[in-house]
Amino acid sequence: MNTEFAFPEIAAKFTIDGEFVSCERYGEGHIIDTFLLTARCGGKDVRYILQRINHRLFRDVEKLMHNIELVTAFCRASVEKRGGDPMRECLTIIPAKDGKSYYTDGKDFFRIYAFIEGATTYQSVRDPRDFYESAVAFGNFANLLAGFDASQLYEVLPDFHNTKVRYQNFLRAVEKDVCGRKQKVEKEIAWVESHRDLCGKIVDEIADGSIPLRVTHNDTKLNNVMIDDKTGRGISVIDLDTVMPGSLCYDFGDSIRFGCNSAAEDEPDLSKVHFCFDLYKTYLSGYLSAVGNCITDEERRNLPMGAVLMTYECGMRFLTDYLEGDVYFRTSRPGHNLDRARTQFRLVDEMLACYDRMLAAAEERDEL
Ligand code: ADP
Ligand code: GN1
Ligand code: MG
Repeated sequence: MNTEFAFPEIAAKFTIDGEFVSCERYGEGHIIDTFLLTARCGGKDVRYILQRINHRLFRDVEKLMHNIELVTAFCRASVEKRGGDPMRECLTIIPAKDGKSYYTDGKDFFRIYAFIEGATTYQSVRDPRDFYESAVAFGNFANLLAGFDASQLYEVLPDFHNTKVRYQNFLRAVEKDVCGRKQKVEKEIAWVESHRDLCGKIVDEIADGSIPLRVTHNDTKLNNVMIDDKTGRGISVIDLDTVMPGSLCYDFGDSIRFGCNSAAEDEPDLSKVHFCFDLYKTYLSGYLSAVGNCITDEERRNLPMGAVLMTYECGMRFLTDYLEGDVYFRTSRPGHNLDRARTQFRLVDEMLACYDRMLAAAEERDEL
């Protein structure tokens, strides 16, 4: 039994069915602590996802959960309308006994979701069909959220994908060099600086109105889609903490960053890290088939740039965290964030080398 937290007492604060059985660490997220909670009800085990919200990052948990309550209610209504199963096709918040969507013991903040049974999340693309299905799921999600009133949501992490702001944070980390690590990564620092022209690419177009600001997911990794074990279909988009104003190009791009890598995000052996163009095309075709005509021509033209930018930005964030002493992303070995940063930079190089082909595929109307 995991004894990091007083799980039986925490579980008792929520309206879960049955008696507490166990609670174990679960999943591979970098920020939130996720646990598999099991309760026994009527002789049967019932599973839940219990999460400790990272309060250091999500300063205002009330606002974070307000966003998630609204988005899950909106998704639920749409699933019910089309006759789907809301318990599997959207996240279901299990409320605390006081009616709130979270519980705090004064120090930590917790929430519970119903466990989506009979479906799996993947850390890498085992089969292009899963990746295609994740593209359809995220495309549908974008299409659905096109009908959601953005003004209802709080921007819980301001400037989350503002690459210009991320670059300034990076420069500050280099300058401060609080851990004395700068010397070891001069090559990587120079690489980031030499690509700084990328930073304004989509931010500037959002600012001048040529790319619309929408309600987006902002963390569209493959492991944030539940794939049905029987049908292979992407049944639900999870991990809604970062649903905020953003760009469709970012959401598309972050999926490509994570899924079109031939190796793991933290692979230390760079000779294994390659950008898979075929998987890019697979994702593109699934995404465009589902997103419908809410996507504008300008957004479509910028889908490949979204991929380059999200990968550049993510690598820069990993390197920033390495310089700052690994305070943001969870690490499990020395140099972990540096390994992650290097894979991202390698992917950017390879994406830029085939950028014309990426663009041609995005603009192609018939052949996908
Ligand atoms: P993180 O922000 O740490 O990635 P997630 O909300 O994505 O947190 O949860 C981590 C993992 O837990 C997911 O990749 C998925 O495998 C699992 N998970 C999360 N929510 C559910 C759920 N409702 N049902 C089943 N599994 C879930
Ligand atoms: C974090 O928690 P997780 O693993 O879903 C991060 C994303 C990064 C990602 C890199 C809130 O996501 O922005 O792209 O790691 N989430 C936050 O894998 O910072
Ligand atoms: Mg996740």
